Amino acid sequence: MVLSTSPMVVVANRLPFILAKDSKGQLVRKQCAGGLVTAVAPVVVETEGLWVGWSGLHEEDSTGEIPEADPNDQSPTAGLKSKQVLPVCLPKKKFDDYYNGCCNATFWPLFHSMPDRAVFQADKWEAYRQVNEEFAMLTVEAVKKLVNSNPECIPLVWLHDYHLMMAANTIRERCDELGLPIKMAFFLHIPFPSWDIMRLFPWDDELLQGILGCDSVGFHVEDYCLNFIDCCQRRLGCRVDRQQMLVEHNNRSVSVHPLPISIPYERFVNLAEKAPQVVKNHDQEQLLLGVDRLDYTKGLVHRIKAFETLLQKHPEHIEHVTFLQVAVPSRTDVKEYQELKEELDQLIGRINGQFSTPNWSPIRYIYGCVSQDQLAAFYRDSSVAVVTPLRDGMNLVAKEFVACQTGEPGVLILSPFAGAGTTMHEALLVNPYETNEFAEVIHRALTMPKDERELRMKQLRRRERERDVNFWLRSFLKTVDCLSDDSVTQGRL
Ligand code: ADQ
Repeated sequence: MVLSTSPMVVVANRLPFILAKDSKGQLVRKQCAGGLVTAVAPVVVETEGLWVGWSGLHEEDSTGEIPEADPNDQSPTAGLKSKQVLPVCLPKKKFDDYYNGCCNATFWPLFHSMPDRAVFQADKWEAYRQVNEEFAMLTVEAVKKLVNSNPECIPLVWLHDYHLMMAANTIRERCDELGLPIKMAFFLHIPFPSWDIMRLFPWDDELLQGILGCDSVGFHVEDYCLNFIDCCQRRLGCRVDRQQMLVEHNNRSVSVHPLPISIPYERFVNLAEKAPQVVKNHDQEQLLLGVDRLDYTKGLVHRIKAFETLLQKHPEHIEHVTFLQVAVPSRTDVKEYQELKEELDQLIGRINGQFSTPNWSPIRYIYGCVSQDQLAAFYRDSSVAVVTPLRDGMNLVAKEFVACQTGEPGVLILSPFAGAGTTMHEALLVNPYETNEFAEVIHRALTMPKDERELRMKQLRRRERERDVNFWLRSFLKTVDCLSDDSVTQGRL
């Protein structure tokens, strides 16, 4: 089924696969199995669109060559021909200044409302603007290619995330000069902060104008939309309509949309149905599960301290409950992330030292990636998932857990500070900063009667099944008027 009426140009920090050398020194594609790639890559393939992004190689190591997919490749990007991929190649220093120096050191903490961790440096901001310019110029090339091969088409340029907030105006200006028609949208995967936080960024006006270069702007939830609209009004003096979610800027009207992202639900159900059993100490053992990138926004330390409090206040759980925390290494070259890892190692060591018995340790800790099968097994066989970030744009782990709950129903504990907390109403919500209350909520989840668990999980699963990642994609295409008639009749919109 063709979803989009326009050829799509996805512009993201990363390509949908990374490039690496195999054992024979040949350049090959390595897959990244995220939900975004699974949903969006097929649309790029079917509309004969293009993907602009960084390949994982720096200019010093790259020839700009993109290998074709392996003939056995079954991934969603297998149909993406090398000519549909435009890699951004940057010198290592420039990339570092843009990616580590600005995206991760400034925007990541600031947009997660943790301004004390944010660093504001003019040279890093300059690198960010320059790199956005490079992405923009390559995007114009992509548009040119598409319009040259089909002069009737209006390409849909879709910019993703906080790495690319300054690309839109350059794309628009160049396309106008060249007489190239486009539609342009932006989607932010992390929260958009309130005006009080945003105004701390010394170049906030430029940033807001950068985003307003698009025709349509999407965020996960309504609160982020309203924060953005508020910033445009207060900082730039734009006329806004909060009811219709419109911002007027430079005689153009920009529409703002809540578009809660989701997961390929059926894929996770299938994985869970086939995944091997998780090995437990004994049949009655209950598993508490945490799955996160190791990041200070995810609230891992708060969560483990709450588990320690649970063991102190409810010793009946000793030897009966095990906390399984899976943490994916992330940004390992950054000092703050190394310190967080150290802190966690010590905390877990101390708690295990204090509470372990000859046959049981309270915390099983995996620092590394696990396969999708293994992940699905953990989700399916856990009694409780603890998804308690201090701040999170959406959080897909909460949704993956629910999709994989194909057996005995478990309980989802969720932070209200994740986007998912605003829609997954049947979860138990807890403020991760309130350690005692947090411990009590874990106790409640572990002892919840089966009929209540069943009822909550059934509702959670129904909503996620209906509003999966394809629903998100169709909702997006509808906001930019690119949803094909085919898809309206066959889909649920
Ligand atoms: P992330 O901050 O990366 O995404 P999240 O939404 O939780 O956070 O997605 C993490 C993904 O990594 C999940 O798909 C999960 O399965 C996978 N994962 C986690 N641990 C793993 C492990 N050990 N092994 C293998 N896979 C693992 C950003 C925003 C989020 C937003 C998403 C999508 O920060 O708020 O939900 O983008 O928009």
